[in-house]
Amino acid sequence: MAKELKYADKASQAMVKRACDEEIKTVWDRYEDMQPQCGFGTLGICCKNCSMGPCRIDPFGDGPQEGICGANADTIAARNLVRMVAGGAAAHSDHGRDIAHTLLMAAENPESDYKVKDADKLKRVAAVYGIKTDGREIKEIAADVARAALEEFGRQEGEVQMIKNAPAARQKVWKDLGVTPRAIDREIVEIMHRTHIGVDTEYKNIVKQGIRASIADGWGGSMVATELSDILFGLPKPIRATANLGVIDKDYVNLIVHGHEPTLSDIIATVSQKKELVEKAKKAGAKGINLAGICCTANEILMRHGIAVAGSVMQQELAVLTGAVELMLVDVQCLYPGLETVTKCFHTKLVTTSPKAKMPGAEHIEFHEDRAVEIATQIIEAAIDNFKNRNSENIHIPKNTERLVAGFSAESVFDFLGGKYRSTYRPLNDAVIAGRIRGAAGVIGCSNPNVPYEEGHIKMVKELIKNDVIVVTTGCNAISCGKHGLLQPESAFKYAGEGLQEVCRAVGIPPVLHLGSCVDNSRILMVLANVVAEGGLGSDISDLPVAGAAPEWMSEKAVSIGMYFVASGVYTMIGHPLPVMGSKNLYKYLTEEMEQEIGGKWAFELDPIKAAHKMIEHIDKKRAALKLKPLMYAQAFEPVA
Ligand code: SF4
Ligand code: MSK
Repeated sequence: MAKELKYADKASQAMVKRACDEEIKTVWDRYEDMQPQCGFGTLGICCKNCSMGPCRIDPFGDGPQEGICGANADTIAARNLVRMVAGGAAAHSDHGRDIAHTLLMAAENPESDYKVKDADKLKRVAAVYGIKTDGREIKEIAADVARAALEEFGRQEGEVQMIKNAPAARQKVWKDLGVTPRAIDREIVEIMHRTHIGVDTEYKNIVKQGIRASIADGWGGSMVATELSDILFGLPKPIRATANLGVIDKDYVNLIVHGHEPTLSDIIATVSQKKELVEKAKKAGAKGINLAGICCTANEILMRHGIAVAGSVMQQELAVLTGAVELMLVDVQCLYPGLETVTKCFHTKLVTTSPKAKMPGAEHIEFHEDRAVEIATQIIEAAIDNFKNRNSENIHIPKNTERLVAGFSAESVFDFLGGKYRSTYRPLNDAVIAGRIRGAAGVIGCSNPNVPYEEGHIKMVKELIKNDVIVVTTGCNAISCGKHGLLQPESAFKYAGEGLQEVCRAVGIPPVLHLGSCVDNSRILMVLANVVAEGGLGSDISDLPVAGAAPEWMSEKAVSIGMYFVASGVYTMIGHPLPVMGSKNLYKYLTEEMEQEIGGKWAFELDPIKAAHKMIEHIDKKRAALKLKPLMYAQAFEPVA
């Protein structure tokens, strides 16, 4: 059974111990059972793209160096890599498409349970699409914006329009390289075409299409998801909340939402407070209804409603292990099929809601946006009904919770750093120019049982802020940072360097800013574009003293995110290497040569401190190129040998 988790939060440690004691398998056990994992897969040099195969390249050079069709290691590894990008870009973008459909429904149907919550944001997005707003009704503008967003997916001529949010210099780099995305679906389809047997075999050309699809994700599908969610559900504002498994309350009906799309969870957040449902829960013997989230759905309702976060991706099974969860509601992405086995050990009802994501053994209550409140009510009632089936002897909820502040956005960072009366990025740029802040890092992404849970996230983030690098975070890294106290303003005084402390004290922000869910990495792109637009730090994102990282990555979405950050000109560090190490040429291209072409590149480093130092070295290199002032306070940084 799973070993003790040395670096994880205490609640996870307690629940993993419970799982071991009761011989309930979780993700850590299944990982151990899977050892040794396939070396060919790890190196990216197995192929099953046609039925002459499967084929595999001998990494030691003694066996076959070509597949049956003649594809070599470079071709096979590049094809596998860009298929991961296609998977990630498809997941984010399909999420964006669903939000666009919901906005269209809200605009066209006066009876809809959804309304435009942020008219200002609607008008800003309308401006990107060149949609007139003067003298028009909100619902007309919303319908036009939704239709324009939907066109991004299947346009047959022209380009993705959202990319106009990128700096002009960046758009030119893409145009010159021929990687400007034309339409979101088209770029994903073209990856599948090019990687079919006997199409594209030149590895750099294959990666080029991966780059184009990733830009269609970050500056397209993900950005559509974020921007239209803000219009529908409201622009997040800094908000206080709590995180970790201790938010599950034994006296309440506990309903956990897990997955990614806010369409259902946002409605659940509102409906669960309805008096009649709370009364019903009380009649069932509970004190009320307690809603909490896992993964990015957690981030969505955390930043807009201050709903507590139960945990990150690797805590989904641990939440059930408390024995106090009446119902776990899942939509799409990052749902472990193993959940079904764990829920069977308890009274917990597992409910799937998306026609795209059913699970054997789970109850399926299909969600339809046009009956949102009705279905949300049905699900909450199912949770209440299940309260009576609890075994109160079998409840073990760890006490651990941590306070946090979440809900920053490209707009609210603006307000905070600019002060109340002057909305501008000037103070942020000036703090970097003056050497008070060294630079910025986006640290994001999943957790993975192939590394000690949370060691990568927490050690890296602490090392960065200690060296005056302000951190923005999303996804499961954001949840880990929250559980470890890094999202509190006070954490600046405990962990940050003196310069960053001064900035945090002056504006009252934490040194690590929670910017939302996985699709909200597009907010980080917007922040970078705004910093460039403010001036004084170069003309392109690739000029900025910034870096990105996903120390414990695991999903295809993380590969697409990494690729679009690289494509945006960002040095991007991940823990475990991409599965490309079986191709020396592809490895060299991704980690060295790409930088000449596109301004960003990949880096792989498992040790989170060394990884942070490499990011800081990169930030310092960019500071030197911009001829910025020396750092105000930071000790001379000791580079890694
Ligand atoms: Fe083998 Fe080529 Fe078919 Fe891949 S595409 S399975 S390398 S024959
Ligand atoms: S949920 S993609 S495990 S960050 Fe967005 Fe977390 Fe990674 Fe899923």
